[in-house]
Amino acid sequence: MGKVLSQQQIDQYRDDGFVAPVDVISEEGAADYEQRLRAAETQYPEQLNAENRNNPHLAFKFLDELAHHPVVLDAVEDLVGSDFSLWGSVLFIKEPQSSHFVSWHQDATYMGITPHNYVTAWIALTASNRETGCMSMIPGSHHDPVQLHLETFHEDNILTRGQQIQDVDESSAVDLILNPGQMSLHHARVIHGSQPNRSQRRRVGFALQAYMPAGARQTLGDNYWLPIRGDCLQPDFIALKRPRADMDPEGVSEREKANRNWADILYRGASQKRAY
Ligand SMILES: O=C(O)CCC(=O)C(=O)O
Repeated sequence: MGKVLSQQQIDQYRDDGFVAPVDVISEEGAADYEQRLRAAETQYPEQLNAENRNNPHLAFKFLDELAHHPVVLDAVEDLVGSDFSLWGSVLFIKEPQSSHFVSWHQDATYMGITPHNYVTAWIALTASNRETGCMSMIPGSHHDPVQLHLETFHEDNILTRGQQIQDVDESSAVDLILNPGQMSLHHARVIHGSQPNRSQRRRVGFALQAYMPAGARQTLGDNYWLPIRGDCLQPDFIALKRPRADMDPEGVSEREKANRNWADILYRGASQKRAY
C-alpha cells in the first residue's frame, strides 16, 4: 500500500505501464481550474494557444499549484520513490468536434531522458472518454525497448513529429476513461495514443510530463528541472523557479528558456519543425 495508490494499483503500473483512474480533485474543483485556464487563454492568447502549450506551469501559478498537488505527488512517490523532480508539462486540448489525434507512440523516444523510469501524470480538467478522445494504452508495452517511429508530420497529429509506431495490436488497447478531476499515470515507454474529439465539449488534459526519479538525466540538451521532492538534483542540473503569480515576469522567462531547450531536444535531427 502506498500513500495514495493501493498495492494493486502499484502492481498494475509495474505490469501494465499505467494506472487509472486516480481521484485528485473534485469535479467542481476541476471545473474551477478549467475556468481559470479559459480566462488565462482569453487574457494572454499569445501565451496559451495550440502552438504554445508547453510548460505553462512555469508561468501560471494555478497550473504550478496542480503540478504540486499533494495527491499527484504522493501517487508519483508511490511509483518512483521519494526523490524526484519535474521535467515539463503540456496542455493537451482537443476542441469540440475537432480532427486532432495522437498516434501510437512512446514518450521516451524523443525526450532525451535516461533511464526510462519516469512517469507522466495526466490530469483531466474536463471529461476524457471515448467520445471526447481519451488516451488508450497498450498494456505491458513498456517492458519492450523503444520502437521505430515513422515521422509523419500529419497536420492533425498533435505530436511534434506526428511520430507513429506501425502495426500496433490495437485489440489489447485499454481506454482510460477519466472524470473531471481524475488522473492517469503512465510509464515513459508504454505505447499510447488518442482519437479525435467527436463531442460538443472541450477535452482538456494537463500532462505533467514527466516526474523524474533521482538519477534520471537529460542527455540531449540542458538539464533544466523543477525540484519537487527530496534529494533530486545532480551537479549539472539547473533548477527552474516556481512562478509567484500568473504571468510573473521571471516565470515567463523561465518558461521561454525551458521551451527553447525542449524544442531543440524534441526536434533534434528532424526533417521539419513545427511551431510547438
Ligand atoms: O492527451 C492526449 O490525447 C495524449 C497525451 C500523451 O500522449 C501524453 O500525455 O503522453
